[in-house]
Amino acid sequence: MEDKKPKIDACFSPFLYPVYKDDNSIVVIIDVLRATSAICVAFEYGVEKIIPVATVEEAREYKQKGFLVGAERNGLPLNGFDFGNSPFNYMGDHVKGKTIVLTTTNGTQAIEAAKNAYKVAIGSFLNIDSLCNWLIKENKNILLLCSGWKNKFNLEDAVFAGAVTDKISQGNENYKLGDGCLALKYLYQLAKENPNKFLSHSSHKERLAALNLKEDVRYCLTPNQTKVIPIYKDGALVKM
Ligand code: 3SL
Repeated sequence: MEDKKPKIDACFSPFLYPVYKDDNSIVVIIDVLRATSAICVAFEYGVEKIIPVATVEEAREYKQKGFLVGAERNGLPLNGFDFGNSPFNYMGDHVKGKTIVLTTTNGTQAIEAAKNAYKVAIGSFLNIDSLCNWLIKENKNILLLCSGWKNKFNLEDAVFAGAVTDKISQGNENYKLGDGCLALKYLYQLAKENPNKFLSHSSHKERLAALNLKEDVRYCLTPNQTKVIPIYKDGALVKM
């Protein structure tokens, strides 16, 4: 007999997305350090739309047309654009009511990979509770898509995917957990006491610390700074 329970699973890299995708899943894009955190902050501060693009060339074309553009590669903001990828770049009235174009090393690549999914939402520690409450209400299959680093697994996105799995499945027998998200749920149980410490030797945390971005890391790991849930609709991210 067919199992009618909705499923949750986690995909460790955009490279593996074609293996995991199905037509009925809500895909949660995860790049907690830092793209999906910066996106949540921008919507909290009233941005109207974010157009994610995969390449710097596309971003440049938008810039030439007069758009505000955020562009990051390898953790650094690119010259000639308005913002980088730090959540602090998007805090303030300067983003209110604006359309911003964004390209990042990994996060916008994951959005590009999943953009034709049934629904695409943006997840970060900053919006974790409202995201999980919404996902539970939707009662659909969930695929947690970790952006990783250049198609490789990374620890911080994995820990966040585990946190979402943990919250959604806690005391709730309604979901069938795939092995990917089950593994990450166990990982999160090791990390939850002190995620910052747990991640202290992770490659991306070290990379950002070398760029003097420890404050970004600390902020991005702080739960529930906003209730916004950005979703992808007609080629852009908008507030749900
Ligand atoms: O790749 C991304 O989307 C990033 O968030 C990378 S970084 O945090 O700016 O290094």
